[in-house]
Order: sequence, then structure tokens, then C-alpha cells
Amino acid sequence: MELAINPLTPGFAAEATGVDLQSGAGDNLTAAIRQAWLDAGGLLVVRDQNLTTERHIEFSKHFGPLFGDPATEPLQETVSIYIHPDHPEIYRVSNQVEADGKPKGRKGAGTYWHSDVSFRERPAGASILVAKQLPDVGGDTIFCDQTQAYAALSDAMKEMLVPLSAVHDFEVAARTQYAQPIVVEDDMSGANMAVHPIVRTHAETGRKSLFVNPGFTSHIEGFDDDESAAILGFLYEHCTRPQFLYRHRWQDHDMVIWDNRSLMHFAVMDYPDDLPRYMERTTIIGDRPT
Ligand SMILES: O=C(O)CCC(=O)C(=O)O
Repeated sequence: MELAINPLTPGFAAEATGVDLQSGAGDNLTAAIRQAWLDAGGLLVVRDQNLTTERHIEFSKHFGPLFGDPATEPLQETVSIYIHPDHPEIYRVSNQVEADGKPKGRKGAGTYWHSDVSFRERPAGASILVAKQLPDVGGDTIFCDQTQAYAALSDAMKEMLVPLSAVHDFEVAARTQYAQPIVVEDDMSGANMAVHPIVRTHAETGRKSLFVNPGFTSHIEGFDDDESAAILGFLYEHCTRPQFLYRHRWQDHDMVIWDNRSLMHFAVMDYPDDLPRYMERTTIIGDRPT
């Protein structure tokens, strides 16, 4: 087998085939996959990865330190009920409950545009999501490329945005996206608010991206509420234009690696509870946006 990369969109998504990460990936192969992910523009679908949870974690560490890893987050005091009981590095997404009535994972996770944990001082770099159980149809995840979206703005708009910063707050999704308390069940006390530049430069590719999202961005600093809402509203509409989107239709054992520094994503919850969906995610602690 040999690693093969094929584009899924001209802009930012590609597919990798011909690798079996469960049976081991040497440093060269891991480096090639990481480079393919950067070259693709932030989203790489690696097909047919029937990985154990341990192997998923081990592979993910090549992308950087992981949220939840006791070795890198020794001060983490609280653990969400959605974290894997045996693997604190794994965040679980599921519409199912265990026999004891506890959720098997977060139901409705990410059913709004967001960039993972942007409310932290050091938000997520990559997220690596592995499909463990899928409905026959539905449960797609949509991604949008905020690098192309930024590039498509006028120079006048870019000039206005570059000096600006926005507040990111974990509770925005809870306040604005849900009628029922899906998000607030999370025990996420701790550093849940951060201020980041609206335009960030990717530390590895040098490309500029918009870095605001409806899930966690509360407002732009220095603007009245109405002004801030109008600018953010324009940016969200702009970023989610069809030409900046890729809609991922999951296949069994897909592993999707996405770059939260330059992409937002949206999990489409269009499948009923009697069609189980279970996903496991590792999340890499990224750099401080600049
Ligand atoms: O379930 C999905 O497809 C994605 C969930 C999500 O938004 C996330 O893991 O950040």
C-alpha cells in the first residue's frame, strides 16, 4: 500500500488512501500525512482507519500536545461527562446513552458553526475525529475555509479587520444556539474566555484567515453591540458562501483531520436517535493566535 492524496475540493480538502495507521505509522509516513494535511489547506480525510482508541491518541500526538492529556494539562481540574472514562484525551460525540443512562457522548455536539475551543488562550490546532458508528444516511459535517474567505474580502475590509480583536466565550453557544440546555450540561469551568485577533496568521503556512465563529465569538472589542453584531453577521455570511464549503459525508472508519486555525465546522444533526452515531475526537492544543 502506498499513500495517495486526492483533492476533494480545489480549495482546502483532500483525501488520503493507502495507509493503515493501526498497524503502525513510522515517522516518515506520519510526517507525510501531516504535510498532506497542511498542503491540502487544512482538511484531510484519511479513509479506512479502523483504529483503536489508544492508536488514535498515539497518532494524534504527532500533531502536538493534546487537550485532556494528563502529561500536558496537569492543572486540568474538571472533566466533562463526554470525555472517555478511560482516555481523558478523547472527546466523545454520540446520540446514544449507555445502559446506566449516562450519555455515550455529547448529543448535538457542534450543531452550529464553530472552531474548536476558540474560547481558550491557546485554542485547538488540529482536531482528529474518527467515525466509529454512523447512521446509514445523514450526520454529515460541513467545513468552511476562512483562509479563502479572508482572501476574497476587499482591501478596504481587510484593512479595517486586521487591527481588531474579538472576545471568545464558551457560553455564546449556550446562549444563542440552543433552546434546550445541551451545552450548559458540560462541566467546563476554568479558562473559558479569551481575546483573539479577528485575522490570524497561520504559524506553519503563513496564510491569513478570519478567526471568528458564531459558536463562541461574543463580540468585537471597541464596537457598540449593534455594530459588532452587524460586522460579525456579515463575516459569517461571507465565510459560509458555497465556494468556501466542503460537506463531508462520512464513511465507516473515516478519520478526518481539520485545522481549527483556518476552518470552521458544523455538524448536521439530521438523523433520528434510533440511528446511532458515535465519534471519538482528539484535540490538539494550538498556538496563541497572532
Ligand atoms: O460530530 C461531528 O461531525 C463533529 C462534532 C464537532 O463539532 C466537533 O467534534 O467539534
